[in-house]
Amino acid sequence: DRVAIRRALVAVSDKTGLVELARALADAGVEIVSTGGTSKAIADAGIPVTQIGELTGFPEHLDGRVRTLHPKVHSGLLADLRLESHEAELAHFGIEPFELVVVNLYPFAETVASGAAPDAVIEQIDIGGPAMVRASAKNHANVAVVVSPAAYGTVVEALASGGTTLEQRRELARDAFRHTADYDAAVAAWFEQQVPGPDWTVQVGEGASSADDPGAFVPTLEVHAELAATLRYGENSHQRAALYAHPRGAGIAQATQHGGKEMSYNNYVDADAALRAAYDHDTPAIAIIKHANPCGIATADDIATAHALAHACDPVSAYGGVIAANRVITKAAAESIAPIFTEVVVAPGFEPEALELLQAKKNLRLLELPAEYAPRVRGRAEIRQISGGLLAQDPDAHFADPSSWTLAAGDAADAATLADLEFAWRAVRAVKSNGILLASGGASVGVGMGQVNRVDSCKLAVERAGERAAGSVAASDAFFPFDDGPRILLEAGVKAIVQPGGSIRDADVIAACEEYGVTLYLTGERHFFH
Ligand code: 93A
Repeated sequence: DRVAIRRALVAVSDKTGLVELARALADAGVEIVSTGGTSKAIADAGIPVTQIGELTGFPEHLDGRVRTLHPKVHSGLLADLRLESHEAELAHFGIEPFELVVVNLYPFAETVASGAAPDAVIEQIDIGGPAMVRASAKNHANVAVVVSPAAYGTVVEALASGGTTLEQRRELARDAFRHTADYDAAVAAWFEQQVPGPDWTVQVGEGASSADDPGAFVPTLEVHAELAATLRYGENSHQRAALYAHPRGAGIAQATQHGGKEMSYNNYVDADAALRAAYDHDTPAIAIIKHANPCGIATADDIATAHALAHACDPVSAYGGVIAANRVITKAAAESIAPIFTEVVVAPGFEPEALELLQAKKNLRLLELPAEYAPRVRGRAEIRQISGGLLAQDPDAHFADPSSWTLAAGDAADAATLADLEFAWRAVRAVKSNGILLASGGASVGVGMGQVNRVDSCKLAVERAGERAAGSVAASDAFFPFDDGPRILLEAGVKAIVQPGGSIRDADVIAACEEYGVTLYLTGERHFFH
């Protein structure tokens, strides 16, 4: 599998070790083809070299932007000589193959670091170099590609031993793709600085359908965050803490504070959870959060009513809660909120009278986050630290539309019940698993959260709902593994249930609903939230 080196393409910005390498190549009888500056350095050392222009029949032009971008170069790099057809085509077009490519790229990062102006930086985005590197790395069956002077020794050894081995060429190809990937990452990072992206830039591979094809999912993680504030302490008073924010992010870290005490670590966590929960609904919505779980979520025609309904879900828990609204806080909403001890209110705005009213409460933190940030509060990705690494995932931002649900038991729901089911299905996403949420009239009436079995979540939801459980609808964030949980809901008098389905005991759950004459919809999609 050795490939003897007869012809080499050399184009390097970093000319370290170049002359020594060229001499070794020339001494071994290798023909060297080279670009402007590189060929000059080689020729100046008295070593024979062919100018790239002689090969392509084209002078380097557009200030050198187009020099090696030519079939005489690229077909010579990409021809797979294991194929007779490729060999024949090269012969037909009068193109000769290369067995060695030595390229290192324009010093982009160094140019940025030097503080050069944008136009000068852009000129240093190498196009021809990466094209050659990638072409020859792809074609490593036939070509060895060297991107670093550190690997010149390998070339010199190969000259002495009759050529490069396949194993060497594969390793070189690996290094080559790493090199161009790093290079493009540097270019992308510079652009991000020049033209900040619209969002927090933790990216988990663009458009990756990870669940369908994990193998095709090649995520990149870039965290652009700047220290925004040191916090008084973390989750507890003996933990140090800080807030980092993306300079052009769109979320709780960018909210403007209009009053109240300094935001704490826990305030940020809860306010973020509240924001996401509120923005999971299109109509005016309020979410009241404590310890990252909802004490109440409600939608209504106006934001004041939404608050009253959300608060009524669990007034005991709402004490000291964090409130998020997806609409401007009106005077009426402020009057509804003011009497209740609340830690934070975050909203897309406050009517002047509402602000005045709430600012009178000295400790109440008032945060404003522009409404146009709404579609982005979930960000592009969620990351979580684990020991020794990070987990990253797409945000859970999709809700199966009722038109896609399957009616599995009982009669099809009437419009009002279906609206409540849809609300419950969206709202249960904000509940830590195992989550059960009972709803009525566009508002939660009982939430069972964070239990390690679904039966206890059902019990909790029913207990919290009290008399309101009867006639409400229920949503479960994941399927019921047995009919025990549903039976608690059915016994309490829920009139309809929505859940993903997919348990091996779905039939038991369906039978239980049929027994009680209760409507059951399956969404086919779950919303775990841990
Ligand atoms: O301007 S380019 O993007 N267009 C090209 O066609 C091209 N060919 C080689 N940059 C190009 N190169 C780069 O020139 C190489 O990647 C290398 O970094 C550099 C070598 O130029 P010189 O030999 O003039 O020093």
